[in-house]
Amino acid sequence: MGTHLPSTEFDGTAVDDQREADAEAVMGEPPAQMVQLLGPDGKLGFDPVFTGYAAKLTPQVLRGLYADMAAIRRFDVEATALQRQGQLALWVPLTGQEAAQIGSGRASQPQDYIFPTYREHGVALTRNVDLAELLRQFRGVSNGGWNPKDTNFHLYTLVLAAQTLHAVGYAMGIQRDQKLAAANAAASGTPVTEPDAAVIAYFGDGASSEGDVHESMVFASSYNAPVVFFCQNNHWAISVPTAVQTRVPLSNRAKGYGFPGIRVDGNDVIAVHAVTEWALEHARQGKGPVLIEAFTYRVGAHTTADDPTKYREAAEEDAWRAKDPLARLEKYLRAEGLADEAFFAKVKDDGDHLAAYVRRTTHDLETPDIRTAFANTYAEAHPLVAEELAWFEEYSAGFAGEEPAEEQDRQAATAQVSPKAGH
Ligand SMILES: Cc1ncc(C[n+]2csc(CCOP(=O)(O)OP(=O)(O)O)c2C)c(N)n1
Ligand SMILES: [Mg+2]
Repeated sequence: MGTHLPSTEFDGTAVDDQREADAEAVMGEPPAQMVQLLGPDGKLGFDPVFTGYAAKLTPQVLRGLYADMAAIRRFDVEATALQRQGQLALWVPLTGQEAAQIGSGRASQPQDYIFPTYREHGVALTRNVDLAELLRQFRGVSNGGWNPKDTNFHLYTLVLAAQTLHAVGYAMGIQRDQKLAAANAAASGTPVTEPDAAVIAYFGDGASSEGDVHESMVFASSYNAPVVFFCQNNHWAISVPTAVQTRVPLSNRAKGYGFPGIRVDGNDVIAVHAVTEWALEHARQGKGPVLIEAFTYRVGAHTTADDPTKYREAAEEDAWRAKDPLARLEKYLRAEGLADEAFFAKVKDDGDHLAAYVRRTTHDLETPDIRTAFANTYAEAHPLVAEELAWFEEYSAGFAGEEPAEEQDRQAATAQVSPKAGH
C-alpha cells in the first residue's frame, strides 16, 4: 500500500481565491478546474482523461440517460403532488439533480453496492428499485421500503452522513471477501468467478460537515477501501448555503486524506457518468477511495415542508435553471441527429404512464396506523412512549365527527394539480 498515494505536501492552494470562486459559483459562474464535457449550450467539449470514457457512450445509451432523467423528473412531480393531496406524509424532491444521480447510478455495475441519502430517487431508478415501493416509506407504512439485497441499493438514511461510515465498513468487508475468494481459488486451482465490486456513498454538501464523513474518509484512506464518496453539492443544506460549510471546494478535501478528489459539473450527465466510471474502476482495481463532488443545484424545496423563497433569491434559481441537465442533453441529441421527435414524444408518454402507475399504487396503500410508530420506538414498553400515545389519541379524538379520511383522500385525489407542483 502507499505508492499510488499523492504527495501530502501543501501545494499552496489560495484559500481566499477559492472561497471567492465558490461564492461566485453560487450565482451561476462555474469555478475553474471543474470537469465538464456537455455545456449548457448542448456542445460537447474535451477533457484529456474523461473524453475517452464519454466516447464509449453509444447513441442508445445517451438516449437512455435522457429517458431516465425525464422519467425521474416526472416521478418527482407526481410524488410532490401526492404529498400535496395528503397521500404521502412528506416528499424530498430531486429536481435539478437528475444528471448527478442518473449519470453516477448508470456508471455503477450490478455487483457494486450503493448507500444513498434520502434524495437519491434517480439512483434508485438506475438500480431497478420499484419507485412505487420507494413511496411506502414516505407514506409511513414501511420502515424501509424495499429489500436492499435485491438491488444492492441500501435503505435511505435520514441521519445525515451515518451511511458514509456504513459504506466504508461495507467496502472493507468487500476487500476481505475478495482476499478470501482469491486465497480459496488459489488453493483449489480455480479462477475467481466473482467480479470485483466497489461501494458508492452518497452525501450532501451539508452532511460533509458531519464528523462521520471525516471518520469514514480516514478509515477509507487508511485501509485503501474500494469506496467512491459521491457528494452532491446542491448548494444548500435546507437554508444554509454551501459557502458556510466550507472555504474550499469540497473536492479539495480529498487531498487531506490522501486520495483523489474531482469536481464535476453535476448537471452534465456525460461528465458525471465518465468521472464515476473512472472512480469505480479505480476503487475496484484496489487503488483506493475517490471523492467526487458533483456541482449541482436543488431547484425545488428541501422537502415539501420547506419554502425556499424565505432564504434565497429567485435570480439564483433562474441562473441554475439555465443550466438544466435535461435541456442540454436534448439540445445535443437533436443537434447530432441522435434522437427525433418520436423519441421525445415517447419519453413523455412513458413518464405519464410511470406517474399513473405510481399514483394508482400509492392510492391502494393502506392508511398508516400511528400506533405502529409508537410500538416500534423501543423494544420494550416505555412509560414516556405510553404517555405520548395517550396524548396523541386524545388529540386525535378531537377530530371525531369530521369527514372520514377516505372521503378526504378521494376529494384530494380528484383535485386539480398545479403544473408547478414540482417546484
Ligand atoms: C445528524 C443529523 N443532523 C441534522 C439533521 C436535519 N437535517 C435533515 S436534512 C438537513 C440538511 C442536509 O443538507 P445536505 O447534506 O446538503 O443534503 P441535501 O438535503 O441538500 O440533499 C439537515 C440539517 C439530520 N437529518 N441528521
Ligand atoms: Mg445540500
